[in-house]
Amino acid sequence: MKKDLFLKSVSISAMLISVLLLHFSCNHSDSKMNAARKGERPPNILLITVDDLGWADLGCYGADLHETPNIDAFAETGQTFTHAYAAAAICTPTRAALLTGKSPARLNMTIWREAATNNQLDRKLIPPDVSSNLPLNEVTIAEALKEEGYVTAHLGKWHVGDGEHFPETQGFDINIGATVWGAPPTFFYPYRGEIYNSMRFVPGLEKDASGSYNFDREGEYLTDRLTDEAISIMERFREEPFFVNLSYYTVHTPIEGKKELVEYYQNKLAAGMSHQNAIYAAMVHGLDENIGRLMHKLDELKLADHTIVIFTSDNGGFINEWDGQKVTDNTPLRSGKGALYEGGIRVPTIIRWPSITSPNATSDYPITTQDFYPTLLEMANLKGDPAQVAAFDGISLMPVLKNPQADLKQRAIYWHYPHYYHTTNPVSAIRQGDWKLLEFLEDNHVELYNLNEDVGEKNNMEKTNPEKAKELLELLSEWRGEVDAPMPRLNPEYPINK
Ligand SMILES: [Ca+2]
Repeated sequence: MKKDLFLKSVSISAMLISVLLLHFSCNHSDSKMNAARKGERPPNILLITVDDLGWADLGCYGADLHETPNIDAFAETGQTFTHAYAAAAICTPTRAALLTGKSPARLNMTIWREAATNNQLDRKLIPPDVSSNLPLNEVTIAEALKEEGYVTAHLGKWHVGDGEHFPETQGFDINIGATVWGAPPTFFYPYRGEIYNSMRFVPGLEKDASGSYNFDREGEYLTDRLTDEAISIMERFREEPFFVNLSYYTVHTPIEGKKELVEYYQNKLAAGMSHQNAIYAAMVHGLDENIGRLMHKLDELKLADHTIVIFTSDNGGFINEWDGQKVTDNTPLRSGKGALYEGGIRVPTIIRWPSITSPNATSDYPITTQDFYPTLLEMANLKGDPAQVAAFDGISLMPVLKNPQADLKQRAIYWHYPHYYHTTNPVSAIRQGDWKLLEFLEDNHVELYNLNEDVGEKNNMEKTNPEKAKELLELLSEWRGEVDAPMPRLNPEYPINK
């Protein structure tokens, strides 16, 4: 039959065309992969993590006392996330999630490293012993990028391991200023002294780039110095793809700012402002000046169009006192560092990659720390280590970077903190869509909030919407099982007779 023959030949041709197309697209994608290593340079990455920077601490996020003109200007050139979360409400777990793409509970790293082995025996629950070192068999983002020819540099706070788990063991060619501790003793040169009853220091910063000692740096400020070092690396490796993991110690304790900035904010302070700490304001300002210097340098080196910049924080603002003064305030969010209320986990996050993001873009899509690794892999057109990728808890943010209003599936984001802090008892939480549920592990009571209507988490809807509470509690419980989340146990000695 002619007609059948015709159809058959059409379908064979179609098949041939598809095979050819498939072949072309495979070759095309292969050549793109190869280009990442040979011809076309893969994008540079500047990943800036600020320590303890609160959601409301920046001008572009509504701060009243603090002035951050450089970060505000940077935000105007990229995409600002209004619902960005840290993987945890404290330092170490978030940093581990950033390096691995996995949730802290899956990594068994749920508290800062100094407290990972149980030291809380006087409360109703005994927290689990968890890991204080990021396991060496994790294939970190630095290892994935180094494998593909990136120069990888870590600068500043590390806090995910001892000397045998330092940046050099996790894929970083260069390590400047990492320590086992979560805070420097002081922000002023030579960065040595006592804090939290221990003698601390920040190694390596006594020397200049030339390798010689320089004792004429009196008055030098750590935030400025880390930026100097980052700039020197970007200048030196401007012809190569680089990954600069710039992890500022600021704005964590000790609360110390440069004298002239502290005076400026003391004069600016006014009743009714939500932020009332002039020294902290000076620290935020010092950070801002340095973000300005980095952006200026990227422009000067003509690298801005070719560099992905991610700016984020590792947990919410610290609302407790330092030197008798409250450090910051996360209003309108509830609570702060340590808590799984929004003030403890929602953080400023800005991403700029000029070929993908649009200037002045804003997204309210909820994202979290463990999304950066999968996102960077896709940006750099890399596949990554198959086992690592298969265990990712994060997702690539590329669709939402290309289109901030992208109608993405509502996924759930989970947190787990089976320990105590000034702001919290052991707690787990889930956010899905506008809904957020917290389960407090001492008595298993739950709180349910609709963040769209109630960003301050004041109106617990557990009783008025028990179906939603049940649904989220089931998801949370299933997730804890899936990641084998470390759980606290009842303290048989409680209450303690003192
Ligand atoms: Ca922190």
